[in-house]
Amino acid sequence: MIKDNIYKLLNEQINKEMFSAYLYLDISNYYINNGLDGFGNWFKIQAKEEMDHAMLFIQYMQNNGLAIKLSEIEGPEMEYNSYDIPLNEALTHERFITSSIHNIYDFAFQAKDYRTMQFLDWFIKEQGEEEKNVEDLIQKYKNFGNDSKGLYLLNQELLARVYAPPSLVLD
Ligand code: OFO
Repeated sequence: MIKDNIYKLLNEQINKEMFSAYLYLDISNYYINNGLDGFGNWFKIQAKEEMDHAMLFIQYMQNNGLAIKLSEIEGPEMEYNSYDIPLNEALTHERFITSSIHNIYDFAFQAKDYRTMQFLDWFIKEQGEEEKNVEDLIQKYKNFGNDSKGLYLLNQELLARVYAPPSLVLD
């Protein structure tokens, strides 16, 4: 039996993952509007992954007999005045999501809710990878993004990213 406080946090996490998808779609649109289709592609795939995460939380809750309560998804209201701003915003956001997942884990640990802890293990690893991916992208932008040829090549590299479904599958 999953405790009420954990139920509430799991349900809220669905909204946070969907907001992540919105944020990354917003960033994707910004880059596409500015002719950087590779950056746009990278963030569009990121948005798809976030929707996958939301679906995993939904599936986990349903598998445990918990009713889902969907709430309104906020619209991202960011102003992007330079190409590096969305990258830094993405890193700040990923760190926020990591702390949110860790918080659920803390409560699951206190409640000896081993099932939820095991479910969250995948997300803890995933967040580590996502933070690293954005950090690497920021570093690449710092190294190459300020020169037009470097920016072109980096954009081409990001255009090659392809979507892959999550490695976590819930029956
Ligand atoms: Fe859902 O992993 Fe990023 O936020």
